[in-house]
Amino acid sequence: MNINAERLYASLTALGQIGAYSDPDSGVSGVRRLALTAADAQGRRHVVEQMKALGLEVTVDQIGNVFARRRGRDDGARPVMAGSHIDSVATAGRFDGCLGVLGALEVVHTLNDAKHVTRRPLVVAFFTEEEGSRFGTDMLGSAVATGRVPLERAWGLKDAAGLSVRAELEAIGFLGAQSVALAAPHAYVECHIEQGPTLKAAQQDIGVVTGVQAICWHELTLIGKSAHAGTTPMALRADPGVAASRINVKLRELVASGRYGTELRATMGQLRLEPGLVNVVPNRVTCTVDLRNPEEEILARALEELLGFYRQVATEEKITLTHRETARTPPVAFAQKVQELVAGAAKRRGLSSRAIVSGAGHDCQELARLCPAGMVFVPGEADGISHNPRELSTSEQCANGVNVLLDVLTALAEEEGR
Ligand code: HGY
Ligand code: MN
Ligand code: MN
Repeated sequence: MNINAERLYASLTALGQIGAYSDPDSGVSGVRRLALTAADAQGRRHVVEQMKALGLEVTVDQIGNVFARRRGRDDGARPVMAGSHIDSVATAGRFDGCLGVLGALEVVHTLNDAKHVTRRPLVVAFFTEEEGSRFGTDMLGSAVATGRVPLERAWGLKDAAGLSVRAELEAIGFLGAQSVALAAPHAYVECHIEQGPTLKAAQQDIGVVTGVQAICWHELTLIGKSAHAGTTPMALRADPGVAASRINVKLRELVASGRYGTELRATMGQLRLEPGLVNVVPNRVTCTVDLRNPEEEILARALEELLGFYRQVATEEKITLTHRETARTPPVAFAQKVQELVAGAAKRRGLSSRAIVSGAGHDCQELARLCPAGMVFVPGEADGISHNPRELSTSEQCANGVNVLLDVLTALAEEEGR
């Protein structure tokens, strides 16, 4: 059995029209579907419509995760689940997350066309706020569904405008009734773009994902003293803008120093100065730090040094600095069994494949606490750029990944037992 490559790619293009914007920097059409916004709601309704058209039974849980179930021959057996997310960062392409959801729906469509009913039920899912871009912590919906984040805490998270997750779920009509306590599926598989240069550079068709690296996010608030830019001598200043810039340079130094190996990745993605005027020394700065490494021990040591630098720079710049840890996930290893199924399916299809650690966080790492879980990566063009409108995987690359997903899901769905 093969999926319909044209139908899959057309569905990615169609979903990519929802929340589309014309990106001035790259000159291409980007996607902006931040979680629980009107655009995300429209995307959700669009995908739910497709789920129903495929005869799936759709349910929504209390954090807005959506599950679409296809009956199995032995409908009481634990289902095999596949999915990802359809929310996006503000400057996205049309593949991140969407390939996993629409790819799983294409698998269902292919099975329906072939009138093939698997032993176990299949469930296609999309999870809420995987990106963490609006409410500040990533994999939110899948973390709640698998018990890492309590529902009440998730509901209470607020965006920059002070709007809460719960209120926004209600506003878009996706505050579901179903309990968030997800019953463990038999297995979970997610197809996703690699979002990096490795597979393309190595000319590999498929990534057999061994796991995800450790992630830590900080949100910092630096308070100094606003003052006149012209009349205030430098020695009298308490400038949080300089402090934040020193922290950003420190991130680069941590990586370049080699003290933490060669895989440490550090980013200051957000930096807001207030009042943000040309002739006023800022009095308040908020910024974020994203620090990642495949090894927990190395990340912990780097964090240790960074926290020490926060204290040092606050003293030297005569400001106050507070920070909140807004995301913290350990490295996660994916199930050997699923990795072997992915590698075996690629081989049988004459596709090249190699093992790869995921640099990005994914819902799969949350599901891995409940059941055997794994991922299928597909390469991307333009160095696999992602979180950028120029994100691009070709129809063939996507079809290869979803054909492997088809094979892995149908194999898992025939496994014996409850
Ligand atoms: O941040 C991440 O790694 C993912 O895109 N949420
Ligand atoms: Mn993603
Ligand atoms: Mn992403």
